[in-house]
Amino acid sequence: MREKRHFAARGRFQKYQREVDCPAIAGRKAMKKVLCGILALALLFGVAGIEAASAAALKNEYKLTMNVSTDTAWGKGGVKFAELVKEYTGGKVNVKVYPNAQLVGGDQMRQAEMVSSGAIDFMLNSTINIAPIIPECNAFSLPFMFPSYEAVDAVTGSAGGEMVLKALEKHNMVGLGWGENGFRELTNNVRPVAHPDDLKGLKIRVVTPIYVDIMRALGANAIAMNWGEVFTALQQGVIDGQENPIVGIIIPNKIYEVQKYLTNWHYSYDALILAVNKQIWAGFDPEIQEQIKKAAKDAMRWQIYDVSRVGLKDGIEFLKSKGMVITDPTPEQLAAFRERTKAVYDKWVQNVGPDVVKAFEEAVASYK
Ligand code: X2X
Repeated sequence: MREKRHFAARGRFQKYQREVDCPAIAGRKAMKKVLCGILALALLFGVAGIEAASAAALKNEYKLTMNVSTDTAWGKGGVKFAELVKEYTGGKVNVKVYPNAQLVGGDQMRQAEMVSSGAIDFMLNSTINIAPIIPECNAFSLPFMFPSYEAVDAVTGSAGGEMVLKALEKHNMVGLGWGENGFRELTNNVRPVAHPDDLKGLKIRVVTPIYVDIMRALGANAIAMNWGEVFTALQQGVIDGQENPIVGIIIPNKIYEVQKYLTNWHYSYDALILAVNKQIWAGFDPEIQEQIKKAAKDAMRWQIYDVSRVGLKDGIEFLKSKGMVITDPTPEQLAAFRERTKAVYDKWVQNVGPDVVKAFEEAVASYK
């Protein structure tokens, strides 16, 4: 009886056990299933999450600043770069070009600063505009540094060019390539300028302090002004002249409509640098970096050799047809300009950095 009860009890116990155990077992199994499910989902969303994170790391739009219009030789280079980036990255990276200094309220000098801080992603900018924060860039502006375009190419492909690009890195930017605004030629509305004495008293618009010094050394009144204001200032006679490249700027901006005389003196060369903010650059994976580098190389090569340097001869003829009087200074006249600006050259060597100037001079000498 007892045994029966015992067994009965045992049976109940076992039944109880089964009843207690079963849900537990079932629960563990269910738990396992749930855990497996969660794990699977976690893996699924994890992977998707990583993909989403890397996709999210690519912004919908990368801003590229320029302070000129997209019609200029320079501006066309920026547009080409954006097109090639889109093509080479299969549409993953979208660079949008903002011309005419619109991201910096017309203040062309702020572009480099804003790329350095990350407020703007890319710039295709003149070395002149970058020089106030990176003095090495002024090496290009030293008066009569370059005798020819070939000498320019020798420099940008040399240790000197490399030193300038390296200097960008100290300011949180990565240089992706060289473009070209070109040799800066003088225009004015008062008289032909063939000798320094001809510049005396003319109000000439310039961009930065090194050019103020050069114009003053030549006897002109230098007036610093943003590019966006120059056409109107010329039109209204606030200034008598300005200096900029023929194909790059003078023709596309119709400067011939408001200027009569042009001096083809190649007194200063204006290089462009295509650069990107360092953190933005680091955010691209290596494959995208390679694609962007290739876009930069191809776009800038096209900009220099297929846009900026073609049409120079035709450009002069075009300006003549528009009524401009072109002065080609003789070697003696050029020597006079060089002589008058020598002290400015020497003064600015310290600002640029003597080692950079030396590297530039060596590259130029190797090519002369
Ligand atoms: O301001 C100029 O003259 C220009 C357009 O050439 C530069 O941005 C340096």
